Amino acid sequence: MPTCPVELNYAAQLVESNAARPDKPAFIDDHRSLTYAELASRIARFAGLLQKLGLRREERILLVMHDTIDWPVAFLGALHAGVVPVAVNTLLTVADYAYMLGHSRSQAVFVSAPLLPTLQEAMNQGNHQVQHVVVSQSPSPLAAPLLDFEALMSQADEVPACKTLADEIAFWLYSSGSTGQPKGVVHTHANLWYTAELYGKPILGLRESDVVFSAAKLFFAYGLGNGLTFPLSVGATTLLMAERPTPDAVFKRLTTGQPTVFCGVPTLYASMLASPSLPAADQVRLRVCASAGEALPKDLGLRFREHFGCDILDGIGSTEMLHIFLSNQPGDIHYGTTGKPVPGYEVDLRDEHGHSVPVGTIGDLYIKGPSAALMYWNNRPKTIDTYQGPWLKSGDKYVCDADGYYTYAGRSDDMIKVSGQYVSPIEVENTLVQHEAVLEAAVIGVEDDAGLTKTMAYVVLRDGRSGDDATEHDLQAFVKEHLAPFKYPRTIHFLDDLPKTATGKIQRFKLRQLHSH
Ligand code: 3SK
Repeated sequence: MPTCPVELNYAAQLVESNAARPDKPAFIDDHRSLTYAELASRIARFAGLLQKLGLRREERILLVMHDTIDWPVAFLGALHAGVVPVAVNTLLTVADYAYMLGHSRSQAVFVSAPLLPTLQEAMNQGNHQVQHVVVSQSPSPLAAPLLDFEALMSQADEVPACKTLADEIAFWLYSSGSTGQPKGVVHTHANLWYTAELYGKPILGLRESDVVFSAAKLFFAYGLGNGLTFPLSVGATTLLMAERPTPDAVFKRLTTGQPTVFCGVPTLYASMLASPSLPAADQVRLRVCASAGEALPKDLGLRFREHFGCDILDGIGSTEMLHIFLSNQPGDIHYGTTGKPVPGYEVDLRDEHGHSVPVGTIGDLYIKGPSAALMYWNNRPKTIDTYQGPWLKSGDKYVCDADGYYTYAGRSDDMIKVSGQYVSPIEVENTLVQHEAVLEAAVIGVEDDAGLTKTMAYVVLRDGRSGDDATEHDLQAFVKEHLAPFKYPRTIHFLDDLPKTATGKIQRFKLRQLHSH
């Protein structure tokens, strides 16, 4: 196992390790690119900008930014300054951002111009006072007190890196749970270093000549490794894309940017393969692909390989472990399984009493490895439940075969993973029942024909209400209005009542049975 240095500022380390390739492009987005020398200068300048704004070591800033070259500058610039970036999903609601602002007590917010209205509403709703709002890539002049990213950068001085320790808090991400608010996952500089050393280099086999394109955005732990820390750890080039990862948007980058490494999620691979505009193998230059977020159905992996002549390494990671800890590995790919533990990590499958289960028996997945987060910020009960000494409870169920390959067997809780993003059935149900025609609702995850999970809602209407008062489309639109749009149920069925226990708890497993018969 490689050992991380005790003193480590990971941003400074990445800059230093690339000092010999100043003219090589580090990032290319849809409009601009940054060489390694420009990246180094902008990171140090961003740190100067933070100092000028009065940000102090260990204070937090919220990043609500699309994937452009400003994202790595802000993230690494904050690390360079010893300031803690809290990188959040750009698809969330006003209520989500209001919560995150208050919970993280971020002193400043860095926001992409199209996301500013949502963020401003969130700031008005919450009672935490943000000191500065800095807008990235604003197409028009900004009214005070809003600040322009580029204008501030041009006035800032480059400053030396803060001498942080490897175990010092470096950044946060948010992870959602089946109940309650999102949890602030607190990561260190060392965690970034370990994921690059244990997965990016040995498993993805990243090298300097690679051009990497991750459809998973940088605010996801999966995207952060794929599209930022891993390529920089070997001096490769990353293509960034601000827009939504539709098949056409991805094809455009695969054929024009010619990446050698592509990282996606199973739903995207399925829609790419189903698209009439799927490029031919000789139009792309892929060497290896990665998949995570949910289990990759065997057939998808086989069809992708047949078409492109390139394997997809399916793995599982978590926001809490920062990146992938169980994965198929080059030369050892078993489609339909999640492969074997990534060297440097240990996994254990346990029964409800905490005892390891034998081969062939489903158990709860626990992981041990050096990239585990420190805690959930200000959430002692959930921290205690998840971070159990050196082991971390993942919330997934797995089974291991006699040859040591692990296969996904569902979630331990009610969470549903759709296109790599967690959806809490409880949150969607609570939203559906706010519709005036809905009495009760239950949400489950079901597999579509490709073997991918989609959300399905069962709804009981109030007396006197009919499907005309609340059509499937009306209710889907209602959920999209109130929650992040990806959380809407893909199908809705109407029932006279829901199956419940004697104490009135909804029996979602009965709905799952109903669906499968
Ligand atoms: O969803 C996953 O499998 C994953 C992979 C890498 C990093 C983070 C996550 C959640």
